[in-house]
Amino acid sequence: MGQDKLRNMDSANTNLDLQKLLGTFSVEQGTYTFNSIDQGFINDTYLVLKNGHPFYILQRINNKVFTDVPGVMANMTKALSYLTDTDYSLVALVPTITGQSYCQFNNRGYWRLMEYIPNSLAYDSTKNAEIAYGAGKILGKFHSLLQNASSDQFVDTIPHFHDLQLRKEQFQEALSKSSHERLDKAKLTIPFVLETLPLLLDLSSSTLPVRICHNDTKLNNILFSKKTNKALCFIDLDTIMKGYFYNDFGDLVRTIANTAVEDEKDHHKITFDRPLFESFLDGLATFSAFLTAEELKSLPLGIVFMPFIHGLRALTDFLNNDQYYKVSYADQNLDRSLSLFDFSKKALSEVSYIREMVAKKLIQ
Ligand code: GN1
Ligand code: MG
Repeated sequence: MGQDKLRNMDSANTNLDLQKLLGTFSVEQGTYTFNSIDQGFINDTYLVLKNGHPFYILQRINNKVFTDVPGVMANMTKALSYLTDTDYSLVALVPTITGQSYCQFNNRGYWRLMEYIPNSLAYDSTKNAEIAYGAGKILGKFHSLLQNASSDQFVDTIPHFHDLQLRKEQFQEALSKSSHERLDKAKLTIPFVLETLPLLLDLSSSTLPVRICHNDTKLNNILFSKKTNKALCFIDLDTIMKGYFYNDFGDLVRTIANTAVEDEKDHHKITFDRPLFESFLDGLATFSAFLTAEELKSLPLGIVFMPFIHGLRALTDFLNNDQYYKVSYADQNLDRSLSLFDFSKKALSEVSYIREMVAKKLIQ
């Protein structure tokens, strides 16, 4: 994780609490320091250092979003048992002193601890074809390793997470309850939402194979080696549960082919970068044998679908006065929705080209 994402914890009190909290896990004795990582819209994350060196990642699981914390941790533990391969780094969970995968600390929520993977980093975006290739390859590897996981071993921790029909209903409800001020700011997005929904709703109710998916495969949830640039593994395993392959595919493409940040206000910076997309497909092609013909057909629209559903969720949360996502400034959810919709539009205008590339690179 980039140093820019790290902020020193300045309150001695907070340090003391976190020190005590760390003591509930099976860690070596010693004095640790904690740096908050301001990445992610849901959980609170800290890098835990010993003598200035990163040792662990400590996370408070947001149990307003993840109401079934035992289910989240059971899914994560189960998935990790499949994700063992010489070419895939293990995100090892550090158990508590009583052998649990997480703990409840006083009245300060649910926590888990993971080992830090040395010499690794994550990218918010990239212009490097090698990184795009590695991202495609690790996505293929992740799904190859999980392809035989039976879906009834996994809990639906957020039911209908990527179900557009549900997100449409939540949007409609938010529209009917929103303040005039927020509705006024959001109204320009509504025609696009209404005209795009029918095109994409079919994907949600598809007969595609159900797979165990990561469900949050944006680029900065992949760790790369600082030394070799090789993709090591996925992190942020909270949403591992049932899904469709196009969910994971589309979510990664939206952060590979588009190099702008998620809340980018200057939409000229939002592009569909063909060379980066092609490198990504080349990487995926090294591990894509498990994909069915029907799944391959779903991929082009999947690239339009994922930014669209994320944009719709951000817009809904904006209309609901930012109850779900953490926001770092007033209109961030609105800006996120506008930029995600813009990328969705740009991807839609590239659908014929995307179809051609998928056929060329993934269909033998
Ligand atoms: C949320 O907090 P983070 O970044 O891991 C969200 C994802 C979105 C993402 C960014 C449980 O994940 O679906 O892709 O923000 N996770 C949940 O848009 O809602
Ligand atoms: Mg996440």
